[in-house]
Amino acid sequence: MQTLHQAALAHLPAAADVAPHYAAPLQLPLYPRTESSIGVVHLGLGAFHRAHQAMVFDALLERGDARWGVLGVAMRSTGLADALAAQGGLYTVQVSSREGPRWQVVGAVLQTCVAAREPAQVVAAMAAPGTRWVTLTVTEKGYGPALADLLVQGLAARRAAGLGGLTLASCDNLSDNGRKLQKLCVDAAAQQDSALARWIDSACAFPNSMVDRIVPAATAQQRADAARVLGVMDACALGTEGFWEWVIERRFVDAADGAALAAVGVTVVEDVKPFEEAKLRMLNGSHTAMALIGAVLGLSTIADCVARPAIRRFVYGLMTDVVMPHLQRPGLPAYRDALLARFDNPQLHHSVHQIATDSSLKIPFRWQATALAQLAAGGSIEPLALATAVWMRYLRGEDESGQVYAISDPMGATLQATAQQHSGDVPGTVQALLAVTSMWGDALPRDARWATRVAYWLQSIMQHGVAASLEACCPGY
Ligand code: CS2
Repeated sequence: MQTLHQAALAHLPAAADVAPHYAAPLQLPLYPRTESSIGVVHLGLGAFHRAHQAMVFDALLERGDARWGVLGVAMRSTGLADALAAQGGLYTVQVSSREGPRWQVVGAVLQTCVAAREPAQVVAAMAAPGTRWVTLTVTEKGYGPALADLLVQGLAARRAAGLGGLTLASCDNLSDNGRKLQKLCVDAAAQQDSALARWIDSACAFPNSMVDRIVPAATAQQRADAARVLGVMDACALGTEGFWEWVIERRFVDAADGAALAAVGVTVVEDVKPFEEAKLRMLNGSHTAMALIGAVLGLSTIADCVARPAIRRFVYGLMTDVVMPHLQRPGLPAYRDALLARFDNPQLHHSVHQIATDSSLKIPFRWQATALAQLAAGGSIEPLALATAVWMRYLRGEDESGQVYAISDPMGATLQATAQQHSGDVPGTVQALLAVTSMWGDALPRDARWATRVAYWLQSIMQHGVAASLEACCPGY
């Protein structure tokens, strides 16, 4: 079978010809890709970008605005960047919504490279006249000196070339992500050249933004399905849900970009905070809780988790009684119900271990503010205290039926050693693990009610198991 590439596009048969029984629509990039130029340098080429922002840029290209082609930059791993390059940047997305599946070949990624292998190409792209944006999905742990160095080099080259600034949009699940990126760049530049730091601060724009779409890691099944529908092989095929949201702060180098993005469904607002908080604490907060619960119970996906009545009640209770009282996003009950429906999507196969990856870096953004707000208000903390106890149990690296799993987390080894050291001693475990201030801050570990309730639930898990503890925690829904 042939491989997906530009010349193959013209010959892709309609889906119905390939598989007459398969009625799903297939959308192709019909705009002239060769006439599109790179306007966006995306750092963190992975599944999420390809099923989210790249599809937004694809829609802009489809409308005839040729400035939104993407250079997809993988930070370190070469596999995807090279596989995409071999396909001329083309790949297929299977979008599974309640109305059924549809397929789309996305054309926005015009080139790819690997930052660790071709740093000069990234710097040159940032300093190219046609480049207008840098977008980032480098994950929570990506915001370190290596990223700062790369961006500062690119921006310095751009300034040296006498060009205007860039709009740099962090699209990671961090609170205040634009401001954090701005500080990272400006601080790093200031160490070399204060004039450069001032230029970055004044000529570039760092909008905060919230992105949302559930995009599980691609599977062999998706690649096989894509081949069946397209009639060509696509090594980069992936799947996602129908829902997507991108809410971005109105803060652009080119003010007209707001209207362009809005025209293809992006929400441009003055303040992202209400959207960001709702998303991080409702969606991601529930995700992390379910991922840890699922891992300890031996379940494999989020859909498996919400199919269990006790877990569903737990997530409903967590969102309704604990998280929602502190959020400003309008329409929260409907937002919650929509989230539960999204978690239910049986097509997604979203692995609990994928979501549990890097939990020590995710939990601060997902749980901490909620716990503090509930404690201050004297509200219920039970579901979050239970989730925290489940995280402590998760560190054993073995589910309740004795199956061993790997913990993928930069702090994993340290945290596991701490848990191991206090094994069998519930108060000691809780005290030692709550003392990790990078996860819990200063205030939470000092709160006696918090520590007591976490210890209560850890004891309950050790004695009765996670399932019985969940039943006891949220019986009323
Ligand atoms: C998930 C997110 O892996 C994770 O930590 O919670 O990737 C989540 O699927 C996305 O943020 C949804 O927009």
